[in-house]
Amino acid sequence: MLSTNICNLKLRNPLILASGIKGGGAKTLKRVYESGCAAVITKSIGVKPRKGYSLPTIISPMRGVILNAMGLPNPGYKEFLNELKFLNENKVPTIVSIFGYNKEEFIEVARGLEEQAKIYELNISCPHSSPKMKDKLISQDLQKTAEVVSAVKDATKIPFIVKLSPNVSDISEFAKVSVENGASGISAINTVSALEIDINIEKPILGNYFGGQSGASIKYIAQKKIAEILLAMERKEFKKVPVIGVGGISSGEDVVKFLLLGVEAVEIGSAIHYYNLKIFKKCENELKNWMRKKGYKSLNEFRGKALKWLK
Ligand code: RRO
Repeated sequence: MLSTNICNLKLRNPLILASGIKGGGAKTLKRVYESGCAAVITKSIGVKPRKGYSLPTIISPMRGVILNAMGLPNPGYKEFLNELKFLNENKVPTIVSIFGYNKEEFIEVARGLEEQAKIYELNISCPHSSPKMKDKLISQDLQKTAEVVSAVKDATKIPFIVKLSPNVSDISEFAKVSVENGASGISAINTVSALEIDINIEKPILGNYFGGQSGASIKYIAQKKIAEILLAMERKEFKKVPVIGVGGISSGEDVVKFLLLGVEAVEIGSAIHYYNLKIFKKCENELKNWMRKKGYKSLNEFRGKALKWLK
């Protein structure tokens, strides 16, 4: 009833663990898979081990709002190979999120994990990957996006999706450049660039000052940005590829909304802070109940139905 697939990866339902939420530890990711999602995305893996930014790295100033500046903590790809091996041995469908500061780093990580990886998600869109936001992101520069995507395409045979930033005026241009340079799919959106101030200490709260906003509050932004990508595909501005929706999803009804726009699957992240691992079964049950009420037997029967109103 709920099965779908992304780049030849069969998914038992459309629910995927978003990158970064449960770290990169293989045993934890296995537990997340066993809790009901169809696949897991690892923490973003780079060239070298990184500790991340100073504390606090995550705050929740109000319900539905989470601000993070974790700072890409990860063990580096050499160390991560063992974790990936464990996930494969235990048949946990895994998408490996990889990042780099330039195309050379992306190539090194993509090649370094090749023997164990099945699909990559290229993370070019962490809003605070540059400490204190001194530099422009890869995902805010069309030429850099093209360079990184085509470099990874040339460097490895592993299929990959590209995770895009909402912090641009026209996200569909970035989807177009990604697809034209070899992406097999798109995931959108990464977090929304954000800032919060502590009035007692009279300074920005997060250790890195700037961070990324996630949680229910960004769902509406995600829906709009995803619609822009899907509409550009409908207009044949570039080839149709699977789109994975991410941003503020915390219920089966939210999953339905993204599917009605036309996504192939969704990623769930921040909702785990509120519902723990029960979130996947909760979303699955709520999605099934909605489908039963409507008389739908498969996702394809209603996928994309809301998009036609926007054409
Ligand atoms: O690690 C992070 O601080 C982080 C990453 Br890699 C990302 O892609 N998005 C985000 O909000 N935080």
